[in-house]
Amino acid sequence: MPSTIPFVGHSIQFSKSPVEFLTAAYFKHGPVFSFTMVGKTFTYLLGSQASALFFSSKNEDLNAEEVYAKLTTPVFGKGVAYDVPNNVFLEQKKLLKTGFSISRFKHHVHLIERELLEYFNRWQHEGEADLFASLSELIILTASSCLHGKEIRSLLSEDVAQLYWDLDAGFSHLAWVLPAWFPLPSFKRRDRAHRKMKELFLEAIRMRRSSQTKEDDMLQTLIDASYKNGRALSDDEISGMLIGLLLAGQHTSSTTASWLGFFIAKHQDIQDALYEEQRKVFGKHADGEHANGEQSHGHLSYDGLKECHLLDLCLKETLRMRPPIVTMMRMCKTPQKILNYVIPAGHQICVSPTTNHRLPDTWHQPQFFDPYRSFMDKFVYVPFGAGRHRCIGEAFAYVQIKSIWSYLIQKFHFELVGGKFPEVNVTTMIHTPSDPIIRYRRR
Ligand code: HEM
Ligand code: LAN
Repeated sequence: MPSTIPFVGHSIQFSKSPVEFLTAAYFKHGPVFSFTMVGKTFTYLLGSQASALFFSSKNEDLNAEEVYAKLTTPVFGKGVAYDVPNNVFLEQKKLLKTGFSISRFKHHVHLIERELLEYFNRWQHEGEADLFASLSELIILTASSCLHGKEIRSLLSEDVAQLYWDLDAGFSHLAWVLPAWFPLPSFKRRDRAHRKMKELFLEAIRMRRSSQTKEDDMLQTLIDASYKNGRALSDDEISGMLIGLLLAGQHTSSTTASWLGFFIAKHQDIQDALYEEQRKVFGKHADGEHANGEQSHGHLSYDGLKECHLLDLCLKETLRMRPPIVTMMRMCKTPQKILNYVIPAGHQICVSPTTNHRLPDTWHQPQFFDPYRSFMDKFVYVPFGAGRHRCIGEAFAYVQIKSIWSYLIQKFHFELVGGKFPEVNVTTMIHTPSDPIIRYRRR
């Protein structure tokens, strides 16, 4: 694509409205096109056929760590994720996957419910609340309860939440363009937060290692795990993975849960149907035992969540319209033939879930929230990616977000403030709702 501005290239148009920019380019230039931004060449692969190359390629050809490590290693630390060869990270993902079992999820639902009861107690009878801020706070607590275990959850004071925000701010646009050592205040805060967080986690790991009893949680899975060659995970690797787990589940889930809330508030007919579904599913489960003998501790249960089909469809449709990861990237290492193009080594190759999820030639009326729509072509619905880099957190995210919204739908009725649906804030790396205030009233 030609640009009149040297070096800056298409940065300005892209940063103003990336999805509109990419969609327009798709119609003008087809499913494969390149442009430059701050001296780098980006090649986008859009639509089912072109995206297939991205998702089925080998890491040696389209490399993830070369583009991501700069951002992630200062946050997670060394020895995990994009700091290690991809086959090692794949083993780490496998270990994490074994930690996400159905029996764990059953327990998670009760942990999440406990956090929900405590957290939303502070809401009034009716009022307005910053939904995104509330769900962000809540999800740190639920994710930590479920993924870190009780020792670390009990450390989550306001100081620690601040450390978390400082670390999280490491995922910034500046971190893409500046070297990790650059003396920027936000980088210094990130590095300090990393050191402090790591200290806390190392202490919790040491305590757990020396404890007589074995817990049934992710921390225990990681402590007991070993690589294929028999080597156990080091404390540094475990603490890196614990940071990774928290960050992976935080932004993605808090934005998704917020957007879902705004869609529910906008579509009152859907909200009514969701309320009915909750009454039907959890009404019968409210006390006593479930059909399969699982004891019900409160209102929510994993088996009940499975039966909330409409809620499931609404979450799926929210992830179509507002997937948290707007763009995934790889460094092109070897020339790639695709359709009638050859992409040279050195380009950054990208797929945009957000753009794929809205292509007008692929979806029927993509701009409308329709939980009943059908999902057809391969690789055009990719909120969790696909292939070797695919997300392992999908099932956990569904459990977490469905628990939260089951509870909220049962207890509250929601409306948009002044009928206004939040705009998308595209200046954040994960597209957040701007002015995310919602009206609530207890049922
Ligand atoms: C990878 C989305 C929650 C852990 C990914 C990728 C996407 C994604 C799109 C692929 C990135 C790429 O190919 O470049 C999401 C969404 C979530 C979510 C939409 C929630 C709504 C979680 C949670 C965890 C998690 C809760 C862990 C507890 C991971 C891991 C990877 C990954 C380990 C692997 C990255 C790789 O192999 O390169 N996620 N994620 N995610 N996610 Fe998630
Ligand atoms: C992220 C978060 C940021 C995100 C964007 C920069 C927004 C996106 O444009 C590209 C993909 C990226 C970098 C991304 C990839 C996968 C990450 C790094 C995460 C979802 C955050 C956490 C996840 C990571 C692989 C989880 C690591 C887990 C361990 C156990 C170490």
